[in-house]
Amino acid sequence: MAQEVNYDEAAVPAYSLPDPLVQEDGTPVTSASSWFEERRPEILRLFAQQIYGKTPDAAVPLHFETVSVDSAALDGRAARKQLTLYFSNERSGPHLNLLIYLPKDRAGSVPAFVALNYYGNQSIHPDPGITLSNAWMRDNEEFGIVANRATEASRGARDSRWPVERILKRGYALVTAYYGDLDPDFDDGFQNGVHPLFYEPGQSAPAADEWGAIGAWAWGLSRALDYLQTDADIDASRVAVMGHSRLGKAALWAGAQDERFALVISNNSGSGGAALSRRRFGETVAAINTRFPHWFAANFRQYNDQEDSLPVDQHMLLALIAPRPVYVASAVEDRWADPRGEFLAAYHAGPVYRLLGSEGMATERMPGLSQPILGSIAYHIRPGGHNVTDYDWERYLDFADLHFED
Ligand code: GTR
Repeated sequence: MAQEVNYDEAAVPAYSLPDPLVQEDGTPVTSASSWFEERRPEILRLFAQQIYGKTPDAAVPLHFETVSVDSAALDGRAARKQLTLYFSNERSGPHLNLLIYLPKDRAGSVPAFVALNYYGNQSIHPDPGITLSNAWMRDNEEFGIVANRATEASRGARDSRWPVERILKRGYALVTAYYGDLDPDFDDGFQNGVHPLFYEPGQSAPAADEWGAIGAWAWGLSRALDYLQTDADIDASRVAVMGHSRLGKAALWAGAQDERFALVISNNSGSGGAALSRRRFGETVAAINTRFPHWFAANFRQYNDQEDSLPVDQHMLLALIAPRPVYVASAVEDRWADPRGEFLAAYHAGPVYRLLGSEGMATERMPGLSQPILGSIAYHIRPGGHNVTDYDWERYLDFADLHFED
């Protein structure tokens, strides 16, 4: 029987959060070295085994091929590069098509935002020079996705979420790729996408503690960063990873695992992202595992309606990013994502930031609408619903300016 969705703050059950600064055996964590050497690896392992599934450590034979370079794109205001990242020696295997915009007037390398997109690179801007994706995609007539393929009508269909010119004007590069290049977002038992690249002989699906789709999307973000480290136009020490919704979950998991990401941004990531699972407000663990059985490790299903037995909660995912700056953003009408649960996770990551000499959020009281807190742990809640708006991007740009300043 489908469970009622709780949107009543008064009906949030009492819960107690696991302490990020106490090891599983009860030992308190009182120094940066015991955080980095003992507790952080323990928490990472728990998120991997119980929630997202383990990411394979095996390196793949990455190679990059340049598809096009245009130094006078967007009416001469930008440079555009397109590349393909291959994950094996076979060109026929899974690969990631990267789109990079660079500010035209730049002196040397620039900081960058890396973010996956939902409908192909051509959906982010009407720029006719962007290669049309030929990958499988969820149908969406409004966005020009027909018979699971992008059509010309999809060009710029999602441009409201991608203020490319503003980002460039502020001196940043934008790097994006279609998330389905890494793993198409449907439950096919992991026969397509990057998972099969890592199967042991005889293996045909990830084990219960191995990665699902979110793990694969996060892995792809790290491979994009592998490439960016080789690109002289990009300052790879100043790369922010950003994602919305399910891709916000992936951005957080990427930032938690891969310390090369200097800054991490979660836009409306909700359940299995920034929101505390124990609150059971809006989307619950059972709801997400039922609707999206391919997103997490099979082990995560053990916690359906058993949130209190989770060895971690999502404040500890944010803590894994410490002391690197992390931004959690909510929208007031996006109750499914539990804005208050997102705020509280950010708040409860604070002790780890403080232990590492950075700052946490000063108060447990949520700020009002459009009153951003831009500390090392940043947060805002804006009017409106589940979306990425110019307001969100402006805050991320301010946040990056603040932390990337040299
Ligand atoms: C919803 C899902 C959310 C969120 C969202 C999205 O259906 O329940 O967790 O990920 O999709 O990605 O747009």
